[in-house]
Amino acid sequence: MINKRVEAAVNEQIKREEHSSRLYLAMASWCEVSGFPGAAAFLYAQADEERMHMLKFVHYLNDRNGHALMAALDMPAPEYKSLHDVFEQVMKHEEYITASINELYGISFEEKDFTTANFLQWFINEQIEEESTMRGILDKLNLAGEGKSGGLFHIDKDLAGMAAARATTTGTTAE
Ligand code: OFO
Repeated sequence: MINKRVEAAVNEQIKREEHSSRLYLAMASWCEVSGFPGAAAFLYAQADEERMHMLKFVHYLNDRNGHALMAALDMPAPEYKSLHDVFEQVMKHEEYITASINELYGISFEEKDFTTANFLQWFINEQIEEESTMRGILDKLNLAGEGKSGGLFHIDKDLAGMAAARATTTGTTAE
């Protein structure tokens, strides 16, 4: 039976991963109606990944004799100021999730639940990768500056390419 404190913390993480998925879905939807089809495809794919993360935690908790719960979620913001604003918020959110995974790792250690700590290793590596991807996109957007310039058009095309590459490696499509 999984430790009760670890179970509660994993359930909190399930909520955060599901919220991440909905947040990226809201951002994808805004990009889609704002003339950024590449960013939309990228964020739809990212929303799918976050749902997959949520499911990993759900199965893990239930396999350890815990009970994964589906909490109520707040509505994510529907509007964004710019593509730059979207990815600045993505970056902040990923940093928040990294801190949250680290906190969960700390709780697992305190409770001597080394099985959960070991399970979390995959997420720790995943967060390194995601933060680096998002930082790269944000750097390009910073270089392009605000406004709908040619630079933004190219970044949007790059994002479409990244979404397509991801779909071929995971076997999913963003559409
Ligand atoms: Fe769930 O991977 Fe980042 O947030």
